Amino acid sequence: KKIIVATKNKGKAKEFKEFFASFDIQAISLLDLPESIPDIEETGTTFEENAALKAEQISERFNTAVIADDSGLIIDALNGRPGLFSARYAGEPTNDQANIDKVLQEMQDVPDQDRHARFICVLAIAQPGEETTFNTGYCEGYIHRNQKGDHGFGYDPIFIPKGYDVTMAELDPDKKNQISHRKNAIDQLEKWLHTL
Ligand code: ITT
Repeated sequence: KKIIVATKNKGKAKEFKEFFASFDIQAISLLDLPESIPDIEETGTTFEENAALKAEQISERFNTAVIADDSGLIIDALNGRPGLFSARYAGEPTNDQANIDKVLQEMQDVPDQDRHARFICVLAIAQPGEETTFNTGYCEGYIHRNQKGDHGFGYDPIFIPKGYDVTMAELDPDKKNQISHRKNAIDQLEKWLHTL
């Protein structure tokens, strides 16, 4: 069994492969396809809209069920930024290190008790002839004062999940996959995955 995951993000693609392997499903990302897929412009104003744009365009192209992930980091002290703009917070093209540097700099004077943040993951499933469906997962935590660890991707080196004293990038990847926003969203797909 196979499913296309409409992502070009290497970190996401790796995690989807790991999650879906446990359902005996092979996750095929856009990076795995022989043809190069043009970038999809994320013009939506919500995570749902952007996830739907990605899932629907790729589903139409291949006439098959497609899952897409729109995700990001929401920081209270920054009024929800980087939010929808998490991937390109420090500019185009995506540069995880530049994004981390920008957040750490903006959070420099924020006291410990005000450093709450959450990761969000919105999954859209598009299928030919059907309404697109959505599932959302969160992971609560705090923004650390410097970066630590080199697992994962994106903002993992500065995010301390609630109840832990290490960053997401210091956790074993299997552990991240037990507590992450992506895991919490994928859990809600369990029934649907069994119908594939
Ligand atoms: P695709 O659209 O091709 O899937 P993208 O990286 O552009 O890739 P998004 O627009 O959804 O995807 O941006 C998500 C960004 O949010 C991502 O680049 C990271 O900076 C951040 N992010 C999402 N999930 C994360 C995670 O598990 N750990 C750390 N950062 C994460």
